[in-house]
Amino acid sequence: MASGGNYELLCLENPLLDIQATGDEALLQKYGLKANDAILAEEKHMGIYEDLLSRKAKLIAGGAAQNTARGAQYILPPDSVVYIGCVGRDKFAETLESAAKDVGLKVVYRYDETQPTGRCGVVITGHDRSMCTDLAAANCYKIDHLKSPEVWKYAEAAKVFYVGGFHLTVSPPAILALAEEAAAKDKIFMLSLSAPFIPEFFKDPLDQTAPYWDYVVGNETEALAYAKSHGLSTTSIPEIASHLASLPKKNTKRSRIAIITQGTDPTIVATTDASGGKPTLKEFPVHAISKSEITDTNGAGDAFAGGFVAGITQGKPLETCIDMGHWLASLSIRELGPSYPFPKKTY
Ligand code: 26A
Repeated sequence: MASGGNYELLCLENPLLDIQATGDEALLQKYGLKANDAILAEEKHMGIYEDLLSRKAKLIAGGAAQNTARGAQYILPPDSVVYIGCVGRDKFAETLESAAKDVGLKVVYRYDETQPTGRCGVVITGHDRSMCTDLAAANCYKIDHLKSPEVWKYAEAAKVFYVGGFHLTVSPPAILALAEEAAAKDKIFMLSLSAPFIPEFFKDPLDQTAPYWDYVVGNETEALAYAKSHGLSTTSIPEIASHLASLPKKNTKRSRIAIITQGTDPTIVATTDASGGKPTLKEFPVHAISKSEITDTNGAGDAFAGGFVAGITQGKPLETCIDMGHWLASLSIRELGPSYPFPKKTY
């Protein structure tokens, strides 16, 4: 097991504060939102944050890959995970810093002097969650920050990179810098598809990162959006996973593994070995929990990725990594928002 203390896992994406409340059909309709989705806020959505606050919204640390980073650090030895992104100089940033501190996650933020910390409005209806993000400062991340010596030293020290696909709307150059570092030094690079709009509307930057994926993770709706935008004539999740696993790969020393979660249905995993043969497919059942134990599913996918990437960082077998993901997801959906239980549970 890794000893910790050397920040073996580095995560990059958009630090956001979640403004989360229970909503209803009328609220979704008012802003033209789907019950289960994640979008970038436009002018017409800006009222939603006040609406949610008037419904006694909770302010919870969010940002998909930041949730994953907190989840991985929840499992790993102290000082194993560092998370990078851009926030404002405000109270929201302090909330994010303190949530990171609670689990021992090291955050290396760029502080934007003009924009406030990004917000994500989360509307909970039953077991669905609709997210509407005003990136604000998170959109101001710059590769100069990543490449500055005091930050790049973390990239050099890391053995595993986890990039949230949501960051493809912000700084593809920063993502590619990490991807190149991974390929050049035979480190591990993992990307999440994040939301259907990423493969749909950010297809080109996503495709630029594809040769670097050692692991690519998404859920079934993201896989379907990928298939549609890439003209795959299939809606079969195993077929889409196989396609993702077989795309050309830069670092041929490592196999490509595509992981697609499907809510309560089994997770599909396609593996292509380094020689580029036909992918092998496997299914892994999730950890069943009763409906009455579910608090909300916001962050379940991020928690899965957190447990999974913690296992990868520890060099565990693939089956164990998937199971660690399922375990952490089952803990997170018992909590409010993308959070993890205290006192800590151990895998
Ligand atoms: C660019 N967008 C839309 C986003 C996000 C996001 N994280 C980064 N970028 N939209 C929603 N989220 C986060 O997803 C988590 C649940 O999976 C939310 O902040 C929430 O914590």
